[in-house]
Amino acid sequence: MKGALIGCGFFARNQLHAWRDIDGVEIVAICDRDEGRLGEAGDQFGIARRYTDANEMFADGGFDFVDIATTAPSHRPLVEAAARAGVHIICQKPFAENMADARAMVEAADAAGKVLMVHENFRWQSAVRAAIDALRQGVIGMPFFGRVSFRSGYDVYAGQPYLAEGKRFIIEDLGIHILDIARALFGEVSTITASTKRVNPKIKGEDVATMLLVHRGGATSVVDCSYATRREPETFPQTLLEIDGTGGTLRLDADYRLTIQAAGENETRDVAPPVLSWAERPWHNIQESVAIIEQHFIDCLREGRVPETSGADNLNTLALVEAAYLSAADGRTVRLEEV
Ligand code: NAD
Ligand code: 89Y
Repeated sequence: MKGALIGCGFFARNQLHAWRDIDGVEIVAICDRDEGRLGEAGDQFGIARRYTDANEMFADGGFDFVDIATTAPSHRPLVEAAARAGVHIICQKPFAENMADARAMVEAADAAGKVLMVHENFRWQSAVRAAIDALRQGVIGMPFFGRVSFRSGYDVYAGQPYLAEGKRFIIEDLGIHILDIARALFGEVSTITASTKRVNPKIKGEDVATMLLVHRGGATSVVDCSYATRREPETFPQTLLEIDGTGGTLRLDADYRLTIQAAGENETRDVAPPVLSWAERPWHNIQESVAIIEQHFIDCLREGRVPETSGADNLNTLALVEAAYLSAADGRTVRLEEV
């Protein structure tokens, strides 16, 4: 299976490393408007076909899927161009800047009969997946309370300077993953109430968000995110979990320690992710999930399945982001149908 990648920036090298490890897959062309980044990625990964214009790359063709690793403003035109070119698509999060664009992108891929998956990888982190699997197997009964928490003081602005510039920051960039994990654990959401704050005076958007979600299945969850939390141990980029169910409790604590208390048992397991050959701490957790989600995409293409984090599925995660900003701006609880 042949692929092409657009956007050779900060995160794309993880995607390129992971593609190299997947059997039967080759990235045959890359594209970036920035010639320097394009050249670096092409040289590092030995990819000869290089483009500064995505439309030229699509016109030349010769690949089955495209991996869009650019930031959100370019996602809609690139997804639509990919659909016109008749290739399957993976698109990075945040999928789109608004719901109208996201819906149009899902429609474009559907109309072309092509698979569209969002690179929503946090729910694929192996530690998070161990918790999702336990919940789905009913190990702690029906969950009625959850806390999904990401609190850190890690300097993300060094590698991704654009994060300091946007009017929106933590919910759109990071909270989107944590909200998606809450969906994967507790199902769809009926209402959300959010409060946001900017602590770091050097950035434009919010770096703290606290959100209360009422899930249709009956659970209530608190999703809290912060990039202004100075504490030891620094847990970047771990998502911590605290879940109460009718038959027990589950905790995912710092350092990837999963504790399940149920049926009279109290078990703590080390669910730390491996450090892949090309990965480095503390990013290895995210990097492993890139390899897992890319493998999932390829498995789905080969087996004719819809990816778990398809474009259509991701509309519900993006809706949570939009609803959270609306709630924080208006100071009220927002029903998801409103967005
Ligand atoms: P970046 O700015 O470092 O890289 C983006 C690259 O895309 C740049 O080199 C830019 O020149 C190129 N580009 C933009 N528009 C283009 C176009 N129309 N045609 C060709 N090239 C174009 O950004 P990044 O930090 O690598 O982030 C990229 C995306 O990945 C963002 O959406 C970000 O949120 C996401 N991201 C995801 C994760 C994750 O775990 N899923 C982690 C980090 C970043
Ligand atoms: O962009 C973000 C993401 O998706 O994961 C972590 C990150 O790199 C910084 O918040």
